[in-house]
Amino acid sequence: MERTFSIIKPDATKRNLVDPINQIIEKNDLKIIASKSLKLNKEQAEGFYKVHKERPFFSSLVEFMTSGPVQVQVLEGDNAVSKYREIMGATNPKEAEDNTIRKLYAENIEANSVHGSDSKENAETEIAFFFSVSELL
Ligand code: FUP
Repeated sequence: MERTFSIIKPDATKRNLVDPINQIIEKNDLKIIASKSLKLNKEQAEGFYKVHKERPFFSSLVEFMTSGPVQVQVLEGDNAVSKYREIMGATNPKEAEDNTIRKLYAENIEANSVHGSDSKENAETEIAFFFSVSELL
């Protein structure tokens, strides 16, 4: 069993896509073991995406991620990290495979509906960033 971290981003919460996205997650045998809605502040969004801070899209990305509520979730299952990356599809929805979340729902490369951790190590860091131990029993 493995855990990964997911964010359903503001473009998706705005269009009431939390339930349809979670149906795709669960259909693929990932269990949602923790879930909460929150609005990121600038510091949280900047901290979360700090690896991209020198990239030209950084300030726009931070503005987008703070533009509305997000649903942060912990997903558990066999190979959860790589499985969720597959279900999400490519960062750019134009390059995403059919039936992936981003192909189905993303508006563009920035407003791309979901985040999923890209490694087990990052999953642990990201889960700890948003959830306390008692929320993950
Ligand atoms: P991913 O792991 O698929 O979320 O992709 P990255 O870590 O490369 O990018 C993180 C986020 O930065 C993306 F989800 C959206 C944003 N981004 C842009 O806005 N423009 C780009 O050209 C690349 C990424």
